[in-house]
Amino acid sequence: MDNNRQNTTINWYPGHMAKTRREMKEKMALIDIVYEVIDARMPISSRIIDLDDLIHEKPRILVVTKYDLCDPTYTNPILDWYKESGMKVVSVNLLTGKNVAMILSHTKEIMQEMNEKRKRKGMKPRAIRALIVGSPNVGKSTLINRLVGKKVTQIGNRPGVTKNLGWIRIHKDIELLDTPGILWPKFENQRQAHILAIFSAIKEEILDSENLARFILSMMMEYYPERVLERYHLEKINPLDMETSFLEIAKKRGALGKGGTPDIEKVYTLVLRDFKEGMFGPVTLDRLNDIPR
Ligand SMILES: Nc1nc2c(ncn2[C@@H]2O[C@H](COP(=O)(O)OP(=O)(O)OP(=O)(O)O)[C@@H](O)[C@H]2O)c(=O)[nH]1
Ligand SMILES: [Mg+2]
Repeated sequence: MDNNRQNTTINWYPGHMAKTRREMKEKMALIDIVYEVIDARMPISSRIIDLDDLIHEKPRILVVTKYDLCDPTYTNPILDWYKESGMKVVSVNLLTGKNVAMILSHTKEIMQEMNEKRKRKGMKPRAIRALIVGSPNVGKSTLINRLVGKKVTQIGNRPGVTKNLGWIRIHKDIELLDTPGILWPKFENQRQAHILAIFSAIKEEILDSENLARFILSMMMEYYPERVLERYHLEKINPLDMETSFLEIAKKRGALGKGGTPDIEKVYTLVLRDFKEGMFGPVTLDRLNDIPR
């Protein structure tokens, strides 16, 4: 990895994440099914690395949000790989609600199995209890609002919107535990940390805008070079001299300070905002061979 990419280390593990993990573990015995929510633009990087340790062998549905924003050419092979390895995978667009009903039908199948087992043991059928879990900002609360069909929980395009665990009845037979986004105490993989950061899964206040802007340009030059060159009307970007490119972008986009000189801080913010607002078109920043195996 070239050193334009990750010259600062990102770690974000505030106290509420440790608390969420603890509370999740305590509640795990009550849970029948887990909705693992990931972002289609980072179908590998947005997964919680040690989720298996947290949820053990509970039945799971991998819910892939923001499918409308991803590049299916690269997201689909990764999702196919998950399916081939035995996971139930449902891709959704939570702005339209596309495919959300499939989550309910998979859940009901699992509920039926659960209640048949209970019946054999002479127990009454009961509502199924689901846990929703995922990195910050992947769309967990939006998914819940979609499942319920109205706004029952707060959402926002930044990490840390949901603060506490809370039970919500999403269907007459399904209770769901909404949880705040979690990460883990230390990123072993800084590429993953940076991808999470540029998709707003890490609190902006702790991040360095120059570092993120450089990361975005270098990732875009690797995966979608024509889009970034076109957006900023550049002929090339020299990965060893990004400074020059940022200055050119500043001039072309009017990111200027006093006296009309390029304001480099403004350019970093502009590139980051362009990226977050999807101005480069649908993107996916993970590739099939990034899957750890
Ligand atoms: N385009 C698009 N945007 C989505 C989709 N799902 C969620 N979003 C947006 O993503 C942002 C984050 O959604 P939330 O539901 O608050 O995310 P969360 O996972 O609950 O976040 P925390 O509570 O902070 O962990 C919001 O701005 C949503 O509108 C989707 O499928 N497509
Ligand atoms: Mg939330």
